[in-house]
Amino acid sequence: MSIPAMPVFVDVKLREVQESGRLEYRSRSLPTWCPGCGYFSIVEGVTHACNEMGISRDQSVVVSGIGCASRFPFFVNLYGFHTLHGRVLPVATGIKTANDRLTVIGIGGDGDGFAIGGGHISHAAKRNVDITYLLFDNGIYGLTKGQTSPLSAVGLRTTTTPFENPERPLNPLMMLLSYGASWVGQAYAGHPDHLREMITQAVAHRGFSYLHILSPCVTFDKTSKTYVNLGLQVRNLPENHDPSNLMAAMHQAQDMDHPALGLYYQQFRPTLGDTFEQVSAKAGGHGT
Ligand SMILES: Cc1ncc(C[n+]2csc(CCOP(=O)(O)OP(=O)(O)O)c2C)c(N)n1
Ligand code: SF4
Repeated sequence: MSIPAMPVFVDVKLREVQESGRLEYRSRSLPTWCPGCGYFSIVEGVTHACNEMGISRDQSVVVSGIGCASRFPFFVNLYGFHTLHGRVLPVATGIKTANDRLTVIGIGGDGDGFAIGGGHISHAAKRNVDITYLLFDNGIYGLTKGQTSPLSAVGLRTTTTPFENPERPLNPLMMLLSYGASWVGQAYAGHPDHLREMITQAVAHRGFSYLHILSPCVTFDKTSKTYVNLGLQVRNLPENHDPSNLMAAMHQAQDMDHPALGLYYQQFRPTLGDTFEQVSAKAGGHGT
């Protein structure tokens, strides 16, 4: 039996990826997500960022919680830690504390981050631990077959809210800005070029960077955070937005009906690793 020739467009795409060097960061396991899931763009974004920045595979770790989003470490060729539900940030903080030279990327869904893991975000942000946290927001629990999450829209019908979700969603960008995250941005899986750029910037930032990624769950949400709806709702931050202005960032974050994409806020201040160095200098009698 002859094997049918690979369609030309697949061949061209594969060659493009191989030539770019990005294949080095892709694992041999193909993602097991549903066709059309927004998460595919995020794998592309992370491999692109690693390639752009020349990140060394043996000096980087991806830490994830539990959920569809959290399968991520299997699909990239970096060290990975698929940890407990909601425990991405404590584990990522521990890894970075043990070896400050590593590039550490935390990954998780909106349920993982803002339900069971919600208590950890504020501490990682205030400590300014030098890691990147990529939050995949599909507004639902995908892995467990479609329950409401703390970021589900009002009125969403799910298995846990068959008579419509009565609760308002949390505002994650406002939370991160007030917690003291030193880099806060938003991207959309349906705009993959912009997404790649934002992931690269987030990883490059020295300090706690939080990238909120809007990403449709094509299987369990047919009415709310869909490609059609998000495509109509998202906008860019105003051209004159000043990322050093916290109040301006909060003002933009308040508009959840028209989520703005881009870098909301960036601040440069000592990281947790810097603080440890100061403490050890003081303990050794060298500091003031
Ligand atoms: C301690 C604990 N509680 C509950 C669960 C069940 N559980 C697995 S994934 C998940 C939610 C996943 O939703 P989200 O983080 O939004 O990720 P998605 O699947 O949408 O990517 C839950 C509640 C679990 N695995 N462990
Ligand atoms: S269930 Fe939803 S989030 Fe999970 S892989 Fe499928 S489309 Fe993606």
